[in-house]
Amino acid sequence: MLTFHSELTKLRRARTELDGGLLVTPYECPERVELVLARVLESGLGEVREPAEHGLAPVLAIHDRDYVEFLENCWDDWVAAGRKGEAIAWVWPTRTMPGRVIPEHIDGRLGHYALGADTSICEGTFEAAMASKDVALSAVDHVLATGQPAFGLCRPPGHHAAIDQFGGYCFFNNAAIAAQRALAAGRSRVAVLDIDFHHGNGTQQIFYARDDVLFLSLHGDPRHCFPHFLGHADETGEGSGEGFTVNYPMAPGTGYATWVTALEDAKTRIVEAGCELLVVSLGVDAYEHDPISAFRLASDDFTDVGLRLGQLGLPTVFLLEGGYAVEEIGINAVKVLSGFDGVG
Ligand code: OKS
Ligand code: ZN
Repeated sequence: MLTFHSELTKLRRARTELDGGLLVTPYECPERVELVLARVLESGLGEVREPAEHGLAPVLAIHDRDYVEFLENCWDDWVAAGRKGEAIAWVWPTRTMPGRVIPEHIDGRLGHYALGADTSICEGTFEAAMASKDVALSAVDHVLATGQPAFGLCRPPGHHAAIDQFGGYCFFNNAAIAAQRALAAGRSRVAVLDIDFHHGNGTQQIFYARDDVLFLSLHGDPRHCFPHFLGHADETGEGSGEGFTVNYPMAPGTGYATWVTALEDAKTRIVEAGCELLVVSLGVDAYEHDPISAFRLASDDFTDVGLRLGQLGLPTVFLLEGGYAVEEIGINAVKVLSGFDGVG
C-alpha cells in the first residue's frame, strides 16, 4: 500500500516532557518517523509519496478557530513573555474553579487549551502539526479516489486532540480530520477504529453527539491509564450519537487473546453500522515492550491485527498515533499494514 510522509513533520523537536516529576526528553520524537519510514522502505510495502498542502479549512471543520490561533501563536507569545524553557501548562480551570473567561496571559491560555502538562509546545510545533494533518488528508484522499488502502505516517499524533484542546502529544486530530474529509466527499458513515493503547478521548469528544462517525476504541482502562478521565465502557454517545461511541477499556497486562476478542466485536459493529470507510488510529503502543504502555501484544500479533482488519473489505486509511522509542515501532506498524495487504 502507499505511504504518505513529510519531512516537515520533524519540525517539532521538543526538549522537555513532564514525566514522573522529571523533565525528560520526549518519547514522541522525530526519530519515530525515521524508524517507521526506514521499515516501510526496507519491507517493500509500497511507494512513499509527499502529501499535498491542504491549508486550514479541513482543520477548521473539526477544531475551533480560537484554538488553532492559539497553537499558531503560542510559541511566540511564550517567548515574548520572556520565558526560558518550553511552553508547559501548569494552571487549569478545575471542578471547583471552572473557567468562564478565556484568559489573556499565556499561562492562563495554556491551561485553557491543554488537557495535561505532559506536552510542551516548542518552535515548529504548529508547522509539524500542519504537516501531520496534510499527511492524513492526502492518505484519505488517495483512499477516496482509488478505494485502495493508504498509510499516513502522521506525527505528531492526533487522537487526544479535542475540538479545542491539545495534550498527550497531540495537537490536530488527524483521524477526525480525515473522517470528516470522507464525509465531505460523500460517504454517509465512517468508522474510526482506535487501536492505540491510550483512549482516543479527542476523537470521542469530537463525534460524541453524531451518528455519521462510529468511534470505537480499544485501550487501557482509564482507572489506571492515561488520559484517566474518559474512555469508560458506559460512554456510548449522546443524542443522535447514542450507540456510535464504543469503548473497550481493558486492564493493564491484557494480552492478545482478550484484546482480539474486543477487536472482533468492534469489527461486527462496524459492519452492522454500514460504515463505508475505515480510519484506523494506528498506535502500536499496545506492544509488550512499549516504554509507556501496559498491554502485552507480541510483535507477530500485529500481523494478525492487519489480517483481521483486511477481512472487513472496506476502503481503509491507517494513520500513525503512538508507539515509542524502540525499533519495533517501525516493525510493528509495518506488520499491521503488510498483514492487511495479505502479505504478512
Ligand atoms: C506523561 C505521559 C503521558 C502519556 C501520553 C500518552 C501518549 C500516547 N509523561 N497516546 O496515544 O501514546
Ligand atoms: Zn498511545
